Amino acid sequence: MVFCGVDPNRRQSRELEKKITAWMKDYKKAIKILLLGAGESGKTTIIKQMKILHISGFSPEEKREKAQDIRNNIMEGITTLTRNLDELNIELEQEENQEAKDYILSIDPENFNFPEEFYVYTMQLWSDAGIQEVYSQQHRFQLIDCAKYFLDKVDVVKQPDYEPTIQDILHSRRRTTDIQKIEFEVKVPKKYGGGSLNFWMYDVGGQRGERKKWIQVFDGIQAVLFLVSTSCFDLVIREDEETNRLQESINIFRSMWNSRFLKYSGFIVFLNKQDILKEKVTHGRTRIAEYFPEYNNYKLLSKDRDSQENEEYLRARCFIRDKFIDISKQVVKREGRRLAPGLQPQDDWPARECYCHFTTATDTNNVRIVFEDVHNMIIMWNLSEIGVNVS
Ligand SMILES: Nc1nc2c(ncn2[C@@H]2O[C@H](COP(=O)(O)OP(=O)(O)O)[C@@H](O)[C@H]2O)c(=O)[nH]1
Ligand SMILES: [Mg+2]
Repeated sequence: MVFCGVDPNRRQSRELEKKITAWMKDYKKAIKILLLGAGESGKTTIIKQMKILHISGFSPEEKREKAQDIRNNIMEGITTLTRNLDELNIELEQEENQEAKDYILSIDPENFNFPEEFYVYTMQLWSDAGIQEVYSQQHRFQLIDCAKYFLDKVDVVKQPDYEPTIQDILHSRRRTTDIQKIEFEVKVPKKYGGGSLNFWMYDVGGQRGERKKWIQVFDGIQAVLFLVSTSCFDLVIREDEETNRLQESINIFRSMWNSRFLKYSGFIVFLNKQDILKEKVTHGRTRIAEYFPEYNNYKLLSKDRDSQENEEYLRARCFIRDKFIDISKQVVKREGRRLAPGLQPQDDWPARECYCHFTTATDTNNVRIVFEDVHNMIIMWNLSEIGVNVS
């Protein structure tokens, strides 16, 4: 460990070591991390990754549950696409697929037991050029992100003994309604003192109706991981079918960053779904500037350039990142205490920096690398609290 600005005197460094040991003991209690963000931004996927990376993965019971989620995802995907044939005035390419269309539109999702013909009709429709055309216009309606992933593997999922792979589990989607907590242990690198730390990570529902529950878990949170679905710049939220999803995410971030209940929490923004963003920016039908006209004037700085990457994608991801950084730098007038005339108000808001990472939450390797950074940063924050600067 390198201590900056500390007298190299032996006695002093022993004292420092003692301090660190005491702090470590204290934090055997647990470091609390809260995942926040709009619906479908990737919070629960991060929880799944923590289970893969730090706990023993998924039990047979959990795998069975996920297999059912996946069947539901296929049903939701194909019914949404089929319904939108008429909405978008698109014809089926193969007339004989009309029977499949009628079947899918007559499904009652409450009492459905996934008979063999459901899968046959689904595969038939998914390979129809009309449905593919609907799919390519998905920004015009609400489609789950994993629709294509699972519709491409219906022949595997339909098997009675189907067991989801880790990738399948990471792509599956179920709406979170309660606050959930997972606990795990992380090894502390030797340069920060070694040993291990306990982390508690909280997952919450992201949709509007769920957000009033968030405050229940604000107490004692050391770090907020704020998830942003960067690829949703051309979508509207499910809750009102009107508000732009990226704008909603920016608004939520502003209110969380400025929340007095979180003023002592560190903030790390995960600019998530980079894989989808890249695909959309390089091959998609929509452009960011249609939704955020200021994008036209956005210039990529040389520090953000990367010769290995598509320039338009780099510009898009940095434009979105800067929307969040800008909020973190804005000085907001916060309600201060009333003071006697002549007294200067004390700003009791600690100076904070907002850290950003570009992530693809479904990619375990990407999450592993990003979290090494996150864990180290949290450890450093704690060490600086007790007056130790580590470099
Ligand atoms: N392709 C891709 N899909 C993602 C990514 N992050 C999350 N998803 C998918 O997006 C959907 C919503 O994610 P989820 O974690 O449930 O979002 P939450 O509502 O914030 O908990 C799921 O189907 C995930 O598999 C990502 O980075 N890339
Ligand atoms: Mg969730």
